[in-house]
Order: sequence, then structure tokens, then C-alpha cells
Amino acid sequence: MNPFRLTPEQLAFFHTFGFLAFPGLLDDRIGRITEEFEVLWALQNGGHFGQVHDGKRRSCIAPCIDRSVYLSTLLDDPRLVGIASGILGENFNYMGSDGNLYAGDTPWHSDGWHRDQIHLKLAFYLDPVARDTGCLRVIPGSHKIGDHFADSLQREIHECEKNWGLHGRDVPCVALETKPGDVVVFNHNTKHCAFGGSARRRMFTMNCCQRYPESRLQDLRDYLAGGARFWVERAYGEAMISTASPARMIHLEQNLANDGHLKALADKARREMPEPSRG
Ligand SMILES: O=C(O)CCC(=O)C(=O)O
Repeated sequence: MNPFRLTPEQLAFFHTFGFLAFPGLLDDRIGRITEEFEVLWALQNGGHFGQVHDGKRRSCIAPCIDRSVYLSTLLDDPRLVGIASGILGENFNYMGSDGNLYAGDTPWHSDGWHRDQIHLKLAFYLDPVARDTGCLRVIPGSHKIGDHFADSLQREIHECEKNWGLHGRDVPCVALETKPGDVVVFNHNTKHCAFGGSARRRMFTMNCCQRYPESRLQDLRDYLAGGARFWVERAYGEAMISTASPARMIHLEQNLANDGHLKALADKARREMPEPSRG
């Protein structure tokens, strides 16, 4: 049994506020994680994955951890599995990963607006980041679809200057300042952003969700179709699949059974786009 479990208080906090922070959670692995992340970017800038980081725009590798045998083992790490299974259930789906070199601000947004399934993101910032140097900012409670506060934020936050007379950086929020080794976790619905980072702000994510019921598999396929813009042909990268233990496979199996449409969509994207999506 996994000895790492979220406390009832952590779970209640997540469901009420839409995020959690784990300072120092991966301190024992962060050196190697950062090295492996840089290996992927060295390949990227050598042209392997299709983009060059110019420090002006965000660059993105997707999938990210799936391309590295070592980084794929993050999906076996009892601490990360404990967080995801505590919130989503033991049979949660791993929903892919992106590796990022950000340049500049990320405006307020949600990663989805999911009513029926909880989708969450684990975010790993590989440089120390503070409120005005690119840390993740979140609005507590903004994930609760159907709630008056969350629904009005959803309508108004994209024009906060016009609606509230506020620049995005002045919107009331919690700034999740982190150092490498910390992990922050948030519901995809939670409004989040970052302001003031460097031209090479390193960060990668792991996304997970509740297993989809049979009645909503089409929603899962539609979600997976979004991966085509990164020119990916399967739900996961080769290293992630080929080194999967039976325990890891529990988190891969539903997507692998439902990604048959992705190759044709990725081929189409490759014909139509000059490079894979940057986010
Ligand atoms: O760090 C950032 O710039 C924002 C991260 C973000 O928006 C995301 O991962 O969805």
C-alpha cells in the first residue's frame, strides 16, 4: 500500500480552494529531474521536436516526461501517485505532460471548464519563482462551476481591465512562490496565471483526471484530440509506454484504448502547421 496519503484536511482544502502546495516534496529528486529536463531541451533546440526557444515566446515540448525513461518514473513516485489517487481515485488516468520554457507573462485562464470529471495539474517549477518573478498565482474557489463567484470570474476575468479597472497582475489572488523541488497542484478549472518571469522560465506539468465512465468516453476522445496540435500520434510518448509496470499501466490504459483517432489528426496538423503548438 502507498504510505503517502493526503490528509482529510488537505483533501478538504483542495476541494474548497482548488489547489494545494507541497514545499520540498521532491527535494531528493530535483537535481536529476532538472538534468533530464535540460537533455530534452538540448534535443529540442537541436531540432528533434520542432521548436527553437528565442526567449520571446513560450516554447513547449509535449509530451515532456514521456520522452525520458527517468522522468516517466515520476508517474511511479508514491508521493505524486498518492496526491493524484487521493483526489481522483486509485485508478486515475494520467493525461500527459508538457515541458515549458516560458518567456513573459501568462494571463489569467482555466485549463478547462470540466463539470463532470476532476482534472488536475501537477506543476514543477525548476527555478526559484516569486510573486513578481513568474510564480503560479491562483484564485481560491474559482474552480467551482455553478457557483456565482466562479461563474462571474469565468465571464469577466478575460477583460479584467475593462470590467474591474485592474491589470491582471493586480487581481486578488494567492501567489504560490516556489523553489525547485516544490510541487503545486491545482484543479484545471482554477483560474491561474503568472507575471514577471524570466525569458527562460523552466516548468513542466503532469496532468491527471478521474477515470471516465463508459457513458462519456467520447468526451475523453475529444480531450485527447487536443494533443494533435503538438503533432503527437499517441496519448503517450514511447518511453512512458515501453517502460510501464503493471502499476503504471493502470493510469495509461484507458487513454491507450481511446487514442486511435490521434494519428490521423496529428498527420493533418503536421500538414497545416509550421511547427508544433507552443501551448
Ligand atoms: O507558469 C505559468 O506561466 C502558467 C502555467 C499555466 O498556465 C499552466 O500550466 O496551465
